[in-house]
Amino acid sequence: MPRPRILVTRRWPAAVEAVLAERFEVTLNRDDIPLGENELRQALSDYDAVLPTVSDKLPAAVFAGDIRTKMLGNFGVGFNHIDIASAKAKDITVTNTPGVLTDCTADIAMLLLLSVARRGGEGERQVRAGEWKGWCPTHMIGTKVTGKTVGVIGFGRIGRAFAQRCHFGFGMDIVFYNRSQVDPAEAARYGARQLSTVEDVLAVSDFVSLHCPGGAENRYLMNAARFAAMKPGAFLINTARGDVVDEAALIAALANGTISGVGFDVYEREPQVPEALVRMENVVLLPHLGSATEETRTAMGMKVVENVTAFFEGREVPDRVA
Ligand code: 8YV
Repeated sequence: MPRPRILVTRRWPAAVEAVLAERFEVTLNRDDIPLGENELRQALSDYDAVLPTVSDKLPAAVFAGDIRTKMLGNFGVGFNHIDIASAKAKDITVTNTPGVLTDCTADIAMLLLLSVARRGGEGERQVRAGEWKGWCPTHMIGTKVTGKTVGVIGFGRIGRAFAQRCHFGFGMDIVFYNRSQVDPAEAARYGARQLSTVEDVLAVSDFVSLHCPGGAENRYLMNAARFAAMKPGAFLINTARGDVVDEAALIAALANGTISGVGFDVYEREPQVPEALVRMENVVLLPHLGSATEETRTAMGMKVVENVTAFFEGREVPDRVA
């Protein structure tokens, strides 16, 4: 029997590429140049499985016409870059990589919260520019983190891991919004309390951190009205997806002083980051590093391997999205 033909759209950790090459007839992207829409459409007609990442846009148009692909093994937990309805219509199985990136993404959210509150990015820029004039009592005064209230939007795996860090590491009170009811005893494990609406969370939180999925359901969840509903002087952290925040409304809210600052890892039109944000000092900007550790990226790749292997061995895939 010929081995399944598999395309890996980007460079992956070497150990994972080696396992894939042992098991499948695999095409690697050694130059790591992202594929365009036409190349992705071609890939779906040439390969039995395609293994995409967040940098591959797979809208409905990519699924038009004759398709050979039976499986999309996404490298990442978020899948709002894939038109799931079209994949289902073409009977394509889609999987993702939950669990293995929970800790590292929660760590990055914590890093952003601390950096924006304590002006870490700004301070580092000052030292590197040789502009630090020496210690003084009023120099670069930030906002205290310990003991404050943090609002978590989306109390899934990553939201919980973030709440755990905030509560047990920094003595923070945790409130959260989640579309479904969370057992209060489970919430209490993280020192957290569920509130009924996003507005209820925004009204009491000194820091708000987004941990909900991207895509149509949560598009622009943070808009002008929601920024206005935040507590004066509050900060927003986004390690979820760029489309959860209306960036134009965000820039206005920062310019007006409606909110005090933001820490972002994800953007509406990655890798483009609005020039207005880049110019602001009370903004910490990371280049989508949530899962970017040696351990996690390898574990993500191995999870894709498990899913593809199960699929081609005729077993149920462990991480089915569609
Ligand atoms: C990934 C992420 O690096 O898993 C996710 O959803 O946002 C990141 O941690 C990226 O999406 C890989 O496709």
